[in-house]
Amino acid sequence: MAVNAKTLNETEFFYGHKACAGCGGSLAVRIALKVLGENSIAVLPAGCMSAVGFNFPQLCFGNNAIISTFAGTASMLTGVAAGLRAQGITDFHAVGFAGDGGTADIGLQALSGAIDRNDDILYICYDNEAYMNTGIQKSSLTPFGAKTTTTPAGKNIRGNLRPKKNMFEIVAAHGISYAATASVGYLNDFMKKVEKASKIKGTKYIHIIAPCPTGWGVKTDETVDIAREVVDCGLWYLAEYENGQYTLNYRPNQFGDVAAYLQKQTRFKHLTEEDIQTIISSRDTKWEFINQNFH
Ligand SMILES: Cc1ncc(C[n+]2csc(CCOP(=O)(O)OP(=O)(O)O)c2C)c(N)n1
Ligand code: SF4
Ligand SMILES: [Mg+2]
Repeated sequence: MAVNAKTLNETEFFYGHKACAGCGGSLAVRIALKVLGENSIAVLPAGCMSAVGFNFPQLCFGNNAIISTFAGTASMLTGVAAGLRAQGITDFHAVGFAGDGGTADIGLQALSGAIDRNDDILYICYDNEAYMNTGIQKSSLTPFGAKTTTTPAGKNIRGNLRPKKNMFEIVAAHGISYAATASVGYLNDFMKKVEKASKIKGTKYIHIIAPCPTGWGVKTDETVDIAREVVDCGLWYLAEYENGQYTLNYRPNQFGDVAAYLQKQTRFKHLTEEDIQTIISSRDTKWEFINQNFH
């Protein structure tokens, strides 16, 4: 039986951490480790999850966990897996939890190299759409229009001028063994993908949208709702890539209200009607691609 909220391991492996209330990233780490279990070796680069999880003398992981260099999540995963294999240990999951900055910007070459070698690792990117741990700077996964400390909103500039990079499709273009997108708003879907990835040999990549109430400007009890809304209004999609094919896992019957999704968040408060229309048209272009290329 596939893992779900009812069958999930009751043991906590990410517990007592210092994340802000309502942190989507910590929910992603906690749930993934409950699926993978105690034989997981977690690798975390610089970012919120390592900052809140390793507070000497408290280690907030019930499994083995280590901090890597900011750029080196995937290389350290490769090393951990090789080291364990050399000792004859085969029953483990080398799993990385890196933020959007640590993945799509500084960690991209290490990840690309690991996929090229098809190293037997699971890389999970928790995407809160900015460099949160250092005070909300733009990354290449910050969406168009979002206000960050390096993409301010004022008279001349209305937040981030660039679109969000598509890491899922970049990783898929490598011909990776398995890749998926997810959202903390759809946890059963995420759990199934983590479980599936844990049984596949080679490099696995899961990209999960993990709202950050502090950086997005939403209430701490809105994290899961906003993570559902981004999928329901079509600005994010739940999909998999395997054996050279894309599969769409969930198709909203009718898209939710994009303006309502944006206006709930302080980071998008400044957007004009024209900006919102730009976001809607790029969503529609993306879905034309999905409709043509995904099963
Ligand atoms: C080489 C290097 N450059 C910069 C930093 C500073 N730094 C630490 S965490 C961080 C932000 C990480 O952002 P992201 O990967 O998106 O994770 P988040 O904090 O959002 O969880 C930065 C820039 C660092 N630790 N090492
Ligand atoms: S700043 Fe955001 S990502 Fe970092 S711990 Fe707080 S809620 Fe989580
Ligand atoms: Mg981030």
